[in-house]
Amino acid sequence: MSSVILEIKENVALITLNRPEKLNSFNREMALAMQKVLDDCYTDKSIRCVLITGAGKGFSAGQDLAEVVDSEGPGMDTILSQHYNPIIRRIRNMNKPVVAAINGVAAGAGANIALSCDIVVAAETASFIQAFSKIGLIPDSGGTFFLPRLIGWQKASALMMLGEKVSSQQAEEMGMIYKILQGDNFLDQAFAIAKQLAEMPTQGLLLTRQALEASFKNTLEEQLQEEDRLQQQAGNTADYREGVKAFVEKRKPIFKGE
Ligand code: LHQ
Repeated sequence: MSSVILEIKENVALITLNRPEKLNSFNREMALAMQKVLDDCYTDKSIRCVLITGAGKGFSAGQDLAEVVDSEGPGMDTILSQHYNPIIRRIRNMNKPVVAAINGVAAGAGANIALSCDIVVAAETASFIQAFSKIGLIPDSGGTFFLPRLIGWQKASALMMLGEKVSSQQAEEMGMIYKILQGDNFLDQAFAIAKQLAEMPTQGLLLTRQALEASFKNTLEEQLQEEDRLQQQAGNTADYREGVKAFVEKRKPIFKGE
C-alpha cells in the first residue's frame, strides 16, 4: 500500500497520509510521494480542491524519528530542503484551494504542514503539538511563519518552546484552525467543505489567498493598490461573469474555475 494515497471524486482530490502504524510520520519515501501527489493535483485540471487527511488515529507525527537515527538515513542538511520545504511550497502555490482535515494528532512537521493549508478543520479528538523543542530542534515546515500570524507571537513562542499539546478546542479558540467538525462523520463533513470549494470560482479563491499573503508585508496604501490590481484580475475571469449573470437571472451559477 502506498504511503500517500490520492483519490479523485467530484472534482476533489483526497490525499491520505498512509503510514498509520507510525502515526503517518514522514520518511524520505513518503515525503517524496507527497510531493509527487501534490504535483499531480497541480496539473490535473479536473481537480478544483485538495483535501489532506491522515489514515488511522493520527494526522501525522512529523518526521519519522527512526529514520534520522539510521546512519543510512537522510542527513540534517537535506531533510528540510528535499523533504518538507518542497511540500510547503507546493501547498502554498497550489492552483486550487487546499483544505487540511485533521483527524487526530498533528505533531512537528505534521502540524505545520496542516497550518500551511488554506483552511484547517479538525475532529474533536485531534490535537496539535510543536514537538520540535522536546528533541532540541526548531519548528520548521513554515511553522515559525504561520503560527505567529495565526495566533500571535506570544502564544506561538510559548507553544513552540514548551511543546505543549493543544486540543482541537483550544486550537479553534486561539484561531490556529478554522473550526472543529463535531460528530463521527468527520471526513464526510470535511469532504463537503472541499466539494463546496471545488464548485466555487477557483481563480477568485486563489487571488484571495494572494491578497492575504501580500497583506503581511504591505502598508495599507500598498495593500489597497494590491486589492485593486487583484480585483481587476478577478473581474476578468469567466467565473466572475457567470456569477453576476446567474445572480441577475436568479439561477444557481455554474463555475468552471476559469
Ligand atoms: C513514531 C513517531 C515519529 C517514528 C509516533 N517517528 N515513529 C525536521 C528536521 C530534521 C529532523 C527531524 O525532524 C524534522 C521535523 C519534525 O517533524 S521534528 C518532530 C518529530 N516528531 C516528534 O517529535 C513527535 C514524536 N511523537 C510523539 O511525541 C508521540 O508519538 C505523539 C505525541 C505524536 C503521539 O503520542 P501517542 O498518541 O501516545 O502515540 P505513540 O507515541 O504511542 O505512537 C504510536 C506509534 O507511532 C508508536 O509506535 P509503536 O511501535 O511503539 O506502537 C510510535 O513510536 C510511533 N511514532 N511518532 N515521529
